[in-house]
Order: sequence, then C-alpha cells, then structure tokens
Amino acid sequence: MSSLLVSLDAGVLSLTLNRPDKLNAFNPEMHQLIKAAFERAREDAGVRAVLLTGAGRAFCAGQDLSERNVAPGAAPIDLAVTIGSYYNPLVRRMRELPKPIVCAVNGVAAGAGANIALACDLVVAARSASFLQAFSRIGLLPDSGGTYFLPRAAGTARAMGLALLAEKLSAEDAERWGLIWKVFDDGALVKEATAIARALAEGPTKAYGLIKKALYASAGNSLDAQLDLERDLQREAGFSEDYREGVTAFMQKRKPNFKGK
Ligand code: T3D
Repeated sequence: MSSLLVSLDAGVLSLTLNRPDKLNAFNPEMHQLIKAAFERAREDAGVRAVLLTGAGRAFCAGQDLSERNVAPGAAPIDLAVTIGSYYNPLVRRMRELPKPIVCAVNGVAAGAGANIALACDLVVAARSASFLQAFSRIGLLPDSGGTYFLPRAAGTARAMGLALLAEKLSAEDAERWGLIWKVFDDGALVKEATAIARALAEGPTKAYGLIKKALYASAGNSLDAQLDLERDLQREAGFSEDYREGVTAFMQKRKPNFKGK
C-alpha cells in the first residue's frame, strides 16, 4: 500500500498520509511521493486546490524515529541532510504553490507533522485532534518552519511554551490562539474540509495565488513595501479572466463562473 494516497476530484487534489501504524510518520518514500504530488499540483491546471489529511487516528507524527535509532558508538546521523533535502523543500513548495492548500488535521500532529500542518494555507481540525511540538522530548528544536510560524501566529511567549514544554495543544486551543482556522466535530471534519476545498477549487485560482503571495510576504515587509506589493499584485489580478467574470457576474446579479484563469 502506498504511503501517500492521491486522488483528483472536482479540482481538488486529495493527499492522504498513509502509514497509520506509524501514525503517518515520514519516511523517504513518503517524502518522494509528497514531493511529486505537490509538483503535480503546481503543473496540472486541473488542480485548483489541495486537501491534505492523514489516514487512521493521527495526522502525522513527524520523522519516522525508527530510522534514527543508531547503535551505541555508531556515528550520529546528520539531520541537516534530511531537513535540507526533504522537509525544507516541502514547506517551501507548499508556501510557493499558487493554489490554496487545505489541511484537515484528523488526529495528533506531532513534530514535523505539526509544522507541516501549520504550513498549509487553511487548517481545520477535528475537535479531538492535537498539536505537539514533540522535538524537545527527544533533544531537538522545532523544524519544518515551526520557529517561524509559531511566534508569528501565537506570539513568542506561547511559541516558547510549546517548544520548551512539548505539551499537547488541543485543537480548540490552537483555534483560540489563532494557529488554525476552525475546529469541527470529529464526524464532520471530512465533509467540512472537503466542502471548503471544493469551494476553493471553484474560485478565482489566480487571485488565491496572489493572496498567498501578499499575506506571506507581509511578515517581512514594511507598510510601504506591502502597499507597493498590493498594487503590483492587484495589477496582475486585474488582468485575469476571473476578475472580468467576477465583475460581469456581479453586475448581472448571478454567481460567477470562475475558470482559474
Ligand atoms: O530526523 C530528521 O530527519 C530531522 C527531522 C525531524 C523532524 C521531526 O519530526 S522530529 C520529531 C519526531 N516525532 C516525534 O518525536 C513524535 C513521536 N511520537 C509521539 O510522541 C507519540 O507517538 C504521539 C504523541 C504522536 C502519539 O502518542 P500515542 O500514545 O497516541 O501513540 P504511540 O503509542 O506513541 O504510537 C503509536 C505507534 O506509532 C507506536 O508503534 P507501536 O508501538 O504500536 O508499534 C509508535 O512507536 C509509532 N510511532 C509514533 N510516532 C512515531 C512512531 N514510529 C516512528 N516514528 C514516529 N515519529
């Protein structure tokens, strides 16, 4: 059975991390498959939104630690290699994808699994799900963007507490702290997340890509620079077919039929 399930339906590319016995921990095969899936998401015009979730009771437990269990006296593994070749490129690929990524956190999201969830554009979670910066429990620091996303979304005090104490954060607290968009009852998560992804897949894809660009640039920009960026990106949006359709539909008092162009 593949460690990543991939399917395309109604413009939504669904990606399901699929190593449930290991709580969907990352191994090299899963990294290769998710890389290929996000490359497809970028290249395939038929993909207008991505939905990422996990199989079984967990979303993802981060790195597969059975691959890190070195024998006493053996040389340590250089973690910069996997971070540089897998985790960092994945987070960059997700943030740079000019299409929206919805993450449905169906259970515990730990280690890199938590931060890959937070790297998605719109994160929803089951009420029973949780987020765990598990790293310090094994002598590491948060990676996969954790030290970037957490202080910006939750503030340094909360980011520090999560990273140092490595306590589980409930989905409801993650929502309250502004780390994620919404919590749904467990039984409703799949339906709600799919509905969100489908709605996005029917939307003005180009504008969504530009929204990602603008919002993700904001943290590093002055107001002046951000105003200039908004002007430049709005120019691009204004040249899109979907903008023309959006205004025409508004004037004709009908629902717009966006094509993602
Ligand atoms: O190494 C590099 O390349 C650098 C990059 C690092 C990125 C990272 O992600 S480092 C952090 C790695 N992840 C963790 O430290 C989390 C480890 N897992 C846990 O802390 C717990 O499993 C959870 C809190 C996520 C869930 O706890 P619980 O009690 O619900 O489940 P469990 O019993 O611990 O796990 C169930 C099974 O999944 C169990 O296997 P078994 O005993 O039934 O055969 C467990 O060993 C396995 N499992 C869970 N997480 C991992 C894992 N197996 C391998 N790797 C895992 N990360």
